[in-house]
Amino acid sequence: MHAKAKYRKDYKKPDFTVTDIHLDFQLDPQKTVVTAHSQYQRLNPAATVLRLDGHSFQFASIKVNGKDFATYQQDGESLTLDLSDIDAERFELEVITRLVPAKNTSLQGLYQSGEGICTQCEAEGFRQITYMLDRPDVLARYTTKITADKSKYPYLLSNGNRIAGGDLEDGRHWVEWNDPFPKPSYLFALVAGDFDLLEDSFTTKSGREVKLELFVDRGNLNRASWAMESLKKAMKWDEERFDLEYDLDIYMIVAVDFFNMGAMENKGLNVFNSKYVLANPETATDEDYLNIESVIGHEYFHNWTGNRVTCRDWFQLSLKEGLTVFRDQEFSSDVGSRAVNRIKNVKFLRTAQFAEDASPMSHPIRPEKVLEMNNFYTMTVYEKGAEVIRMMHTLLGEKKFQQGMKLYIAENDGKAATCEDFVAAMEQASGVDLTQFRRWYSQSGTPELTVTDSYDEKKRSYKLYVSQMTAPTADQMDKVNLHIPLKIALYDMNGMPFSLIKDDEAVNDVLDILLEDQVFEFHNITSKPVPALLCDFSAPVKLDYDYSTAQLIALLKFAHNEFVRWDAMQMLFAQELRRNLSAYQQGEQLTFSAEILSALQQVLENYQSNVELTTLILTLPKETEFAELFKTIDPEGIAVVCDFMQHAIAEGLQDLWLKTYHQINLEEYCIDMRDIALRGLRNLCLQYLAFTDYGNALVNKHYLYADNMTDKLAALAAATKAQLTCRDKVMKDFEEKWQHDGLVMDKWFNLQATRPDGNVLTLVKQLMDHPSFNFNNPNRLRALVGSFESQNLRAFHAVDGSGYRFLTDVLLRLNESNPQVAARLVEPLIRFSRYDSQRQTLMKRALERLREVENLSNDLFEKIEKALQ
Ligand code: B3K
Ligand code: ZN
Repeated sequence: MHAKAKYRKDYKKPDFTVTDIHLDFQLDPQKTVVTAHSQYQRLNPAATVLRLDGHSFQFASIKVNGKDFATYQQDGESLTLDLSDIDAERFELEVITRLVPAKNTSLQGLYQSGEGICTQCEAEGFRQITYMLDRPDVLARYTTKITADKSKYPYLLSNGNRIAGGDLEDGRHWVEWNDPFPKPSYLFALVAGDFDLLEDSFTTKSGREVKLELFVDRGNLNRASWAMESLKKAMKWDEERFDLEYDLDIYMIVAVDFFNMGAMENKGLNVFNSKYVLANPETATDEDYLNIESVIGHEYFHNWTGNRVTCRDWFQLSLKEGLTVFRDQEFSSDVGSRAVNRIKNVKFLRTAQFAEDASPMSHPIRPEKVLEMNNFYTMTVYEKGAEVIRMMHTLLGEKKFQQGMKLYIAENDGKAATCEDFVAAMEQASGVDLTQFRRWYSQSGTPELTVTDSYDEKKRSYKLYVSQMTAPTADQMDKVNLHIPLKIALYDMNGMPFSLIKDDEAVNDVLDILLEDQVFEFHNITSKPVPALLCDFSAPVKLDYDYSTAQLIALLKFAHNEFVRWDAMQMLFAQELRRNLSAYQQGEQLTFSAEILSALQQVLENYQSNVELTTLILTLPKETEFAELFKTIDPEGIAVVCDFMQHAIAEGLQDLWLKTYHQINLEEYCIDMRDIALRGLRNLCLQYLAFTDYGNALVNKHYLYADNMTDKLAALAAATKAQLTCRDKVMKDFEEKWQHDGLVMDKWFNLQATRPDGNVLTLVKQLMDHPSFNFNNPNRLRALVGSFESQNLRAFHAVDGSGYRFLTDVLLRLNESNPQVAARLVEPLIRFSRYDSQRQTLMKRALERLREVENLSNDLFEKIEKALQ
């Protein structure tokens, strides 16, 4: 039997709440005993039935007000108490449960990670620890006492402040924690283990000193400092930009190896996937460093947007996630490059989120219907959610947006709020009408803006005709018009921008698109302009304007806005790909435009003017990015054309790649923006050069001389993608050096899984038995199986169905061990409607095989049902 879906419209306030809870953990990986004493309060005087959530533990006993209690009913997911005989408004429950953390491979609730023990409670993991009103609008004060073997678990951690501790005679010890801030159960955390500890401190702007503690596996201290620096940067930034200060006296972060997602913002005690903590130049790439900074920031920013103000119910998840992603994006943009961050985020959104919105899982950023909540930690809720916040920021401007934030926090601090509370605060503080804008919260799908134009030379008038349309999605047939901010600029053919003027008055460069069709007129335009549309990706929409190659090249060269220049190149690449794909499908010859090649050449020649942008412009979009251009994806054709384009650009600019490669000289490895940019460009040169005659010698040498992971990995990737002779040698060398380090080996697994070789699937299957692989570790699974299915389009979608069968076999195993990860990895299969009928049949067959499984988890069930409906 599967759980029933819940609907947003059915939200009801709880009849009871918990005000205080005291947890006692007698910790042992094989047998943990949890005693929970909770103070309940009846909120609805008429209520006599108390239904508590709980499953996957052994229930030992329950007492009410200290007395044994027997009038309850128990099923697989709850305990329902009949409280007709309890009249008081307040009463106490004592619940005792027993758990086996070592056997909990789901990595939710209380589980063993390596030699330590930790928790993951969001969304509904607390109910795997004890019976509880496990919903985010029940906020309680927690006290937690942990007792465990002292030599195995010298550190016993929980939320808040350490209030007591001591040693016992039998080699065990105990620590007690108190968190003064009432919080929902999903923010509860406990960690026990033996760690190396990096200590630091931060003085808040009001002068309070906060202790900072970062716990990593023994021996990893030399990889902890960047995370600590990032934390301090984040704390400072939140004070400066958002005027938000940290509230407890201690902030702890623990890095663990077994973790389903990136990290978790538990109050005062963040638990992190070690991937987003550990870094030193030898083990981490520049990209890893930047990701760590952003995830550390993200979890820290949750302390206000998520913890102090939390969500009323899980349908409101974007209230904290969309907003916190927006905040972490702004953080990265303020401490790094704004344009680069914007480009990276948009690349990600256009590929992954647009694909999700076109899939059976399509849902609004505030979903209406949820069966398994873990399935809704999605690109839509997070990334599109952040775009919705960003659009409000665009419409209001920084100052009014910050006034809105202030009001939102003042009104909701310590409470469980809704998305509507946020929008209302923004509206009230700014005076900007957001009535129509609110529809972004309830409408799913990617809107399409179609733009045409006309120019009247005599009147010097230019008109833009804009229409909006959102196609029906799997979850929602009827669509309405949205409020879409469309940021534009107009250039003459020499690259001079026109002032936007109508009737002698300046017009805002952000146009408000509100209707299905709208016309915008601009005066005093002295020649036919080239429009730059959707500058900075001012809204998460698809844009359709019939650009000529010449117009795009003009924007690429002249636009003042870096994003616009990059985006122009994206459109040029897309034109080349489309043209060549249809040539390929008709058996014609493939060609690469000389005009575009020379435009690329010019960009590369001028790299010194903007190194990072040059790299981003010259990077050919990935196959998966190109795939999103099509309703029906031809994985084979896209791979062939991508390969052709890669070669054409490599050979066409061969000498310049080589010259640039040698021109860039970097001294000792250093993590700063300039060096990251130069390394990035140099490695892009290498990647193209790999496809030329210079390839093998150069890549081999690059690998040998690299003193850091960024360069080493760039060489490995180049050797793998171009299938160079040196590949096996360098891959072997890397494997021997790092086989004992799972995190580093993930990079190796990723390269193996994305090899262009015909026999890659055989290799992937063999690697599942590699000593560094561990089926129960989500990072390993994502690196090997995840990379194969999502980045190796050609092999995964092989027409013999071998890729689908392989994935299905993996999912059958994962359904038992870790349903949450299974439901992530099933994604490519449920998107079958994007492929030809032969592949569709095979993919559906794979899903049907899964559907037949007897104990199919809710996680997989929800997605497969939607797909096969
Ligand atoms: N809030 C957590 C995600 C929890 C996912 C639960 N399946 C991390 C984050 O978004 O910051
Ligand atoms: Zn988050």
